[in-house]
Amino acid sequence: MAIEQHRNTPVTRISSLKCGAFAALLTASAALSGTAGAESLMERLQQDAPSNWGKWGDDDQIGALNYLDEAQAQRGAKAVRSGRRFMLQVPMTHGDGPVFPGRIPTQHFMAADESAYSSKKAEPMPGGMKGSDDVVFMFLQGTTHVDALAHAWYGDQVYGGVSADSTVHGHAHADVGAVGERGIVGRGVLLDLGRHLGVGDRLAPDTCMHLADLKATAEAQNVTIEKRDILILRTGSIARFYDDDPDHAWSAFNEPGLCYSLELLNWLHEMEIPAIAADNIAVERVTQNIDGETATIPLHGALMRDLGIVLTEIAWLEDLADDSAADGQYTFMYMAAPLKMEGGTGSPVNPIAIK
Ligand code: UVW
Repeated sequence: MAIEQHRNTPVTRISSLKCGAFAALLTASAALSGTAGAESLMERLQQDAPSNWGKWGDDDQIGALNYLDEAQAQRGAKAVRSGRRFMLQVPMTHGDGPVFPGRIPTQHFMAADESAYSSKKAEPMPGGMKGSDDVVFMFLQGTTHVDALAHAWYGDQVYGGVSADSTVHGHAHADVGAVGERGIVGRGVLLDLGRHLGVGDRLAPDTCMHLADLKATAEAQNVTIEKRDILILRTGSIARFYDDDPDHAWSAFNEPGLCYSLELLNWLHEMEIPAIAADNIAVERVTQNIDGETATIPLHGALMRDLGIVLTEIAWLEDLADDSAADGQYTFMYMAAPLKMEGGTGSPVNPIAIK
């Protein structure tokens, strides 16, 4: 029996949260660029960039995840050797965790616990059983998460050329629920840029990762990036949040990350890369200088909106990276199942790498 879906159920916007991440970015960017109303830098840049709009039909909601068919799941399974598994989510901790400015960390509250019984406010169930309950208030991007393809856009269209009005009251198109229906399963390739190009084993703050860096890292690791591989990029940045690196305090604004270039976009397009995960807040550098102009999260536009490449952010890659450095195996089966959050901009996720 098919489960009825309610994608068009309107979601109320909480106006008191209008200080959310994108509102904060918009305010900062408008102040920097002063180009409100004119054709945006993104519109100019992307005129010659590759696009996957229409490739999988007009109603496509999952973009480059279409590349991850059964054959890719089998290719992922063939990469498994020992069966060792790595869980790639950061811990969900009440009131603490790396989040983008404008968001708040997870708020976790107990609704029932032993205190209700010991204070005689609740009675055990018939037979003597007791139980606990809890609730969470969180930004859907408030931990390791997958972004919906329509989560970020420029101009007045989201992925697939659909009107950006479809984002109002919950995403009516390319929501994260569509990614949850599909799942992300294939061969993952860890590129440990932190270890191969960093200081110690971390990229320095503000480092831009370019296509040449990805290729140099693959070569240093003696691994070949194949078509339709899921790229897992380690910078070492989120680890900085957890160990309070005294040399470089963690900040979303100075994290190392990918930087925009047409060369990178064309390569990702030709390689049919379906998804990218990274251990930083935005996969890319949050603020970038492109041809002398400032752009905030431009790759969100180029990758998600135009190429339909699905991004996973705030991944925990330390254990996987240590293990891969030890045994030289940088490929594995990668599986991630975001929640079927209908209309959602993103979803918490605990991806699994099986080596
Ligand atoms: C940002 O880049 C603001 O992060 P996200 O894609 O999770 O919204």
